[in-house]
Amino acid sequence: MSEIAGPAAAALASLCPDDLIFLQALPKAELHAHLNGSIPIKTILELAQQYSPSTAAQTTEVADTLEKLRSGVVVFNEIDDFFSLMPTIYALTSTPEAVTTVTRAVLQSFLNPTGDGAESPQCTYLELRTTPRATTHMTRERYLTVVLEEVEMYPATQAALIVSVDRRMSDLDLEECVSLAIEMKNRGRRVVGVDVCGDPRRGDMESFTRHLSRVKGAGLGLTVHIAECTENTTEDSLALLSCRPDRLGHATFLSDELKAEHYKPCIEICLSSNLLGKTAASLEAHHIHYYLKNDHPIVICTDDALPFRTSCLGEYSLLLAQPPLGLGLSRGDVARVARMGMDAAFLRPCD
Ligand code: 6MZ
Repeated sequence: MSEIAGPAAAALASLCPDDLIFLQALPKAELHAHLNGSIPIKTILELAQQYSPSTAAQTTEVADTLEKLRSGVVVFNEIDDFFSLMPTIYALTSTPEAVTTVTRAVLQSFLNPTGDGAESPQCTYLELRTTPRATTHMTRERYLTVVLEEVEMYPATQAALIVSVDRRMSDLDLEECVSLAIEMKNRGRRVVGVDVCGDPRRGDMESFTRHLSRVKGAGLGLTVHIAECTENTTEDSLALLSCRPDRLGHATFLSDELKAEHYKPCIEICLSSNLLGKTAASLEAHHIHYYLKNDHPIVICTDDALPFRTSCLGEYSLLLAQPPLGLGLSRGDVARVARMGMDAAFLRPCD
């Protein structure tokens, strides 16, 4: 059972051994990876063995989702095909023990040597993000503490946490999550930023600004998923941009006027996610070309390695491989992109 499949695997397989060595040795920052979307398939299947669903419908749903993930044939026709996977993943990760297990596995998958003959890990520095989740087994604070305990096992030069808030959150939940992020940072815990994520077709971003405006003042970085699908309006983007985020997730459908703003937040580019999620028709049509051409900072990221069956190496292969499998960038340009990514970290690896 190969961990990586799809466009990233095809690009990776097309590279010569020298290119592979070059990509493996390149210092890379992974700045857009969702914890519960990045769980190694082996870990999620192990958790499923200990899980006993309470209803027949739950049993069927869990079995269906796991089969899709295991076989690597999740069919993505619309963004809902991604979000519909989450209830199963959340059902399997609802206790503090399960959160510890998945966080440890995700950190290891990014930061420990890959074990495929390479000495180097997938990335040099990881800013993992997650949405604090309250369940019958834990509060949001406990969830975050459990995740941070694992993140802080690694040196600050290697791993840090971004607290995500979901577009569907109520005012009260949002208030709690942003306050938690700020309090954790003030207590010296390794929270470095806040992210806005979740179903891009939901939520009123205007009402989020009051909470998001507290983030940067508290010394945290701010990143927001923005203009991820065609339904996102200019008003939605303007509300998010009014908080002056340091980085933007996807920005696929950001209007040309907003793209050309003189303020140039780094764009978190997730090629496999956009191709498989069908928000980009092809590599040729991908918005990365605009940002490369205009010398706009970008960082190359995996987003959700579990459903999109990718890795940091796979995403960088998409830059280096020759068209149509990749963008055909030179090694010099790929190295420049990787440096931009390292420079966009909220907590600089050299801090
Ligand atoms: C928007 C996404 C996402 O936070 O539970 N998430 N939000 N767009 C995407 N593009 C595909 N991929 C993941 O990780 C899972 C959560 O991250 C957000 C969703 O809210 C998802 O429920 P955590 O660790």
